[in-house]
Amino acid sequence: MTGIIIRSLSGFYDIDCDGQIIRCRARGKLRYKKQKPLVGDRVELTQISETEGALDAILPRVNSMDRPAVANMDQLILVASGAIPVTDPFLIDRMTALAETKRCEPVILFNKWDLTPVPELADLYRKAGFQVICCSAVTGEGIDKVRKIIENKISVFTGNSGVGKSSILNALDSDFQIPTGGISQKLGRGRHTTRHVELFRLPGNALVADTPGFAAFELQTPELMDRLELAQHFREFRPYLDDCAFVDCAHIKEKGCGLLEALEDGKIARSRHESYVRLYEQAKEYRPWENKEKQERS
Ligand SMILES: Nc1nc2c(ncn2[C@@H]2O[C@H](COP(=O)(O)OP(=O)(O)O)[C@@H](O)[C@H]2O)c(=O)[nH]1
Ligand SMILES: [Mg+2]
Ligand SMILES: [Zn+2]
Repeated sequence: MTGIIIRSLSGFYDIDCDGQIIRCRARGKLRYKKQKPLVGDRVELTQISETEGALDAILPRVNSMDRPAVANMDQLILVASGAIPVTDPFLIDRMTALAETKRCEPVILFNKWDLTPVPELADLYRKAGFQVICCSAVTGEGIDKVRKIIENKISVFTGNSGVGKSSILNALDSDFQIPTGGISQKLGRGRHTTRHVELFRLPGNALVADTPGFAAFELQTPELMDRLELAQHFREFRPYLDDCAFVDCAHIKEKGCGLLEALEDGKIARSRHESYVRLYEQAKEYRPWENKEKQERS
């Protein structure tokens, strides 16, 4: 039989098989092959008793991330807020770019719409080609749209602490009782490591994960840090990238740059281009070999 890993705890994996949870250990051959199962993995298992089994094999992954450790993400749901704590659009741009490198669909939720609506920002991201939902976990506005968008998918929620991630999850399902305004007990299980994730099943065959915030995300991914690829991860830039005079155009101040032309014509938002330049500068300082050493030490 097959299922999806929803939780991993010191050597055990809780696998959701159509709603039934089976706790498994991985077969020795997976350890031997150094295949580490991740939350979100679709797996083959053999049931041993009603609640126990053995994890036999990991089915091919669509994508995966190391921090937080999760596989097969369909969507990265970026929760932003126009009210305190106000989300810096640069963070949204960084996370949408990261999602694109993982072939994972970014969805932007502007929460706390009851306090501070930000229609200009919502517009900006819609025009750039993203799905945007304006919502309020308090009044319930827009929550139906969130419920709809997570159906039949694995969605990872992220956003700065205090933007309302846990409140939104609670609003989605009355069975959820995640403490808000502080550190989540249920979702964190007392282990606030940045790598920890857990998937929760919601109506409509939705699987969702809360995460401790943007800070927990790996950002120095080689994909995001490849300067020549970076512009491709800003989806609304793509139509203009073949129009540059130089094949290795950085799209920052080059003559004959198709992207800069589109920027001048108002086809691209200035803030999006500024975020791109900021990420490009960061990518310049990226040293993959140093990063590798760091990972080995930790
Ligand atoms: N007015 C208003 N307050 C909200 C909304 N969403 C969350 N909050 C409040 O913001 C605070 C932080 O919410 P929480 O869900 O814990 O944020 P998290 O850290 O992202 O999980 C809590 O006091 C919530 O009651 C909203 O849409 N409108
Ligand atoms: Mg929370
Ligand atoms: Zn260019």
